[in-house]
Amino acid sequence: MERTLSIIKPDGVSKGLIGEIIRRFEAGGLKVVALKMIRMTKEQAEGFYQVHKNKPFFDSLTSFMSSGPAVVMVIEGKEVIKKNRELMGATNPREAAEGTIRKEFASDVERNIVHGSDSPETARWEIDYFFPEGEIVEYE
Ligand code: IDP
Ligand code: MG
Repeated sequence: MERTLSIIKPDGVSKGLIGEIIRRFEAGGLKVVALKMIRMTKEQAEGFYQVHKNKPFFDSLTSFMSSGPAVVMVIEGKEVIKKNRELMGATNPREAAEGTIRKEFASDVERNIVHGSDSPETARWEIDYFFPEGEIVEYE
């Protein structure tokens, strides 16, 4: 079993897509093992996206991510990192495949509704960033 960090970004929350996104995970056989709504501070968003700190969109991205509530989740399943990214679609919604979350709901490359970890190493780091071990549950 593998775990990944998923975030419903502030645009996804304000568009009323929390249920729709979780429904897609569950319908895809993925399991939510931790979940909370948070309002990131700008500093927290900057820490989370530190790999992008030299990108031209860093300031705008971290302002957006701290602009309203987000839902952070740990999702578990077989090959969940890859499956989640397939459900999400490409970063730029214009390049995302039909039927993906970003294709259906995202307005632009920055406001693209969801985040998903991109490798086992980043998943571990990103899960630790938001969840102490005691907030992740095991169940059948
Ligand atoms: P990912 O979310 O698909 O993994 P990354 O390249 O890791 O994409 O970028 C992180 C986030 O930064 C994206 O989800 C998006 O919100 C934002 N972003 C990426 N590229 C651009 C861009 O060219 N302009 C504005 N925002 C961007
Ligand atoms: Mg990424």
